[in-house]
This record gives sequence, structure tokens and C-alpha cells, in this order.
Amino acid sequence: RLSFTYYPNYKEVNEYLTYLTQTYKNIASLITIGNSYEGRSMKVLKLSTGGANKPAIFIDAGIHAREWIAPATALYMVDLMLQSHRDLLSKVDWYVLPVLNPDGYEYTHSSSANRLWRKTRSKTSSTCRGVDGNRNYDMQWMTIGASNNPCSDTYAGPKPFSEVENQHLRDFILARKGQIKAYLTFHSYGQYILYPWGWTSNVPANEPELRNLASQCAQAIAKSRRTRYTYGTSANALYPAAGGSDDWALGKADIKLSFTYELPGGNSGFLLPASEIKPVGIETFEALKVTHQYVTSKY
Ligand code: 0X9
Ligand code: ZN
Repeated sequence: RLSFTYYPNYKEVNEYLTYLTQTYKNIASLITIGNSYEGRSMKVLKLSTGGANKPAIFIDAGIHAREWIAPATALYMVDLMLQSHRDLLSKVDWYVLPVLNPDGYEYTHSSSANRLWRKTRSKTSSTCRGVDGNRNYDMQWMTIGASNNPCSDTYAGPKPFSEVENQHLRDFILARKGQIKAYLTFHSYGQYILYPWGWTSNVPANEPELRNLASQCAQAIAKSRRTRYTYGTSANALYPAAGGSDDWALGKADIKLSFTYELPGGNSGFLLPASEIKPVGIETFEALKVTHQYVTSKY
């Protein structure tokens, strides 16, 4: 059980996932997708009330190590679904990978000097470690907004999908390609709802649909706690950057509804106090409800 009053370390995240499978035996199960570079087991939580051919929504968080509010929010929304919003489980299956970069996440938890570490922890050069997971996807890799310098925080890696954690996510999603209708990836900070593309200022064919859904999600969040989100394509609303998981989800996995959430940082950025986990979780859950509603009406 997690109280959501502090940021859990990776062990606590996994203990919570196991607790959920024991407490909600008929709904929650775990799928181990492989090990991280340093050997940490990576688990996707599946929430399903059974029945075949249901559409699914996939959520990940924590590809960037220091963005602690992202895994916490993903887990708190799971808590809300299981405790009080079971209706979200009747027509849709959910897959949640709360920490996509466990090695980096543990690094920010165990060493206070590196609380602001962003990348993975793979050994990529004699002097520097880590790859920016969100520049490492095989979608216009290294074409813009990414670095080939292993010491840079936006190092794209020696090749697309060099990072084993991203390989696991890729294989998991591709194995469920037809089923997964929406891909949501949680980051911080800045209060943005972003959608493809990040690699070009041109917009994808289904931009009107993405814009419309992002707008509805932003409105639902604003109604909940007056938190103002900006929405738009990554390249136009934030900055151009290629090799992101959101662009890959749309461009290569053909998941039409692909969104990056930049959660709030308040006045503290990545160091957002843990007292914000519940309020951020509650308001972000409003966007999840809207997305769920859209998926059930369309599929
Ligand atoms: O730069 C990123 O990876 C994301 N922002 S963050 O501050 N959390 O690092 C934004 C990614 C948006 N998506 C793409 N550029 N594809
Ligand atoms: Zn991020």
C-alpha cells in the first residue's frame, strides 16, 4: 500500500504493484517485460475485468529519472481507478509501466548529488553515462533536438533503441499493436499536453482529432483545479526534438492517440513537493476520464 505522501523508490513501486495484484486478484496482474541495464525487473501492471477484444490504453512514466511526479501520478491514478472509479475498467484494458527508466530513477533516489539525473545509466563512453531515453526511439532518430555527445543530457544514444528499457517497451507495445488505442507518456514539468510531431513542425494527418482531444483534456483539468495546460504538437508548442516515444507510438506503432503530458512543477520544477502528488493526480485523472470516454466512443 502506498500513502502517496512521499515519492516511492523503485523497490517501493514494485512492492505496491505486487500488493495491487494480491488485493485486486481478479483485476490486476503483472507482466514482466525484461530487465533494465543494471538488472532491475521491469513490470507492466495490467488492469482488466476480462472479456476479449477490448480496446486498451497504455501509460508509461519515468523515462526521465528526475521527473518524480510522473511515476507517482501514474500510480495514484491507478489507485483512483481501483478504489473508486471501476467504471473506467469495464470497457477498456489498461497497461501501466510506472517507471520506464528504473536505473536512472534509483540513481536520483539514492544519491542526493544526482537528484537531477535525467538519462538512463548505460555505459556509453569512457567519461559519461546514460542516454536520453526520449531521444532514443526509432522515429527520425537524431534529426533534430538531440545530441551525439555521450556527455549531453539529450544524448540520443549510439543507435536507435540502444537502450534495453526502450526495447522492452517497443516489444510490449508491438505485440499488442491492434489492441492499444491510446499511448500516454508522463513527464514533468511545464503543464503541456503534447502530441506528434516532435521531429517536424508539420502536423500529422489526424492533428484535428489530437487537438480536439487535447483541448478537452486541458479543459477538464482546468475545471478541476484551475491548472492551465497548453496543448499542441511538441515541435510547435514546446521545442523540436526527434526520437521521442510519442512520435514512435504514432509513426511506427500506428497508435493514433499519442500524448505526452508535462505535469506541473509549481515553483519547484523537478523538486515538486510530495504533497502535490494527490492534487496533481486528481486533476490529471480528469484528463484520463476524457481520454477513456473518447476511446470507448470511437472503438
Ligand atoms: O524533451 C523531452 O523529452 C520532453 N520534455 S522534458 O522536459 N520532460 O524532457 C518533451 C518531449 C515531447 N515529445 C517529443 N519531442 N517527441
Ligand atoms: Zn521528461
